[in-house]
Amino acid sequence: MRSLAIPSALSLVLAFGAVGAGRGTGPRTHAVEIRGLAFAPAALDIAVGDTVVFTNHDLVPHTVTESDEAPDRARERFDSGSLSRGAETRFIADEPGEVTFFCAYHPSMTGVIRPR
Ligand SMILES: [Cu+2]
Repeated sequence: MRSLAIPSALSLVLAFGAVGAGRGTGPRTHAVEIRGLAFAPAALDIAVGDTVVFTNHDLVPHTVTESDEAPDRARERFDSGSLSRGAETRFIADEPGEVTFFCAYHPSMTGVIRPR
């Protein structure tokens, strides 16, 4: 009977992984890497409720700063503040639309998140 324990545990892991990877099964987490003075990917289509994790891989600090105040939104303008190397920030998409952002230190660094 002991030999059955390992396949059972493995199938549980596989089932959990399948649920997590499926579409329409709940909020997902997306990664945006900051590397070489750029956001990658620079454009990202996600679902409302999803989380985007930005991680700075550069030696120099960066920010993830929303481009406008968006007065029609309930939430405040998103601004990570300074992110040193290895630091990350999380953006949770609470409504559909288009969120454009840039780096306050390097304004040529831009990106967009499109929650649907
Ligand atoms: Cu920067």
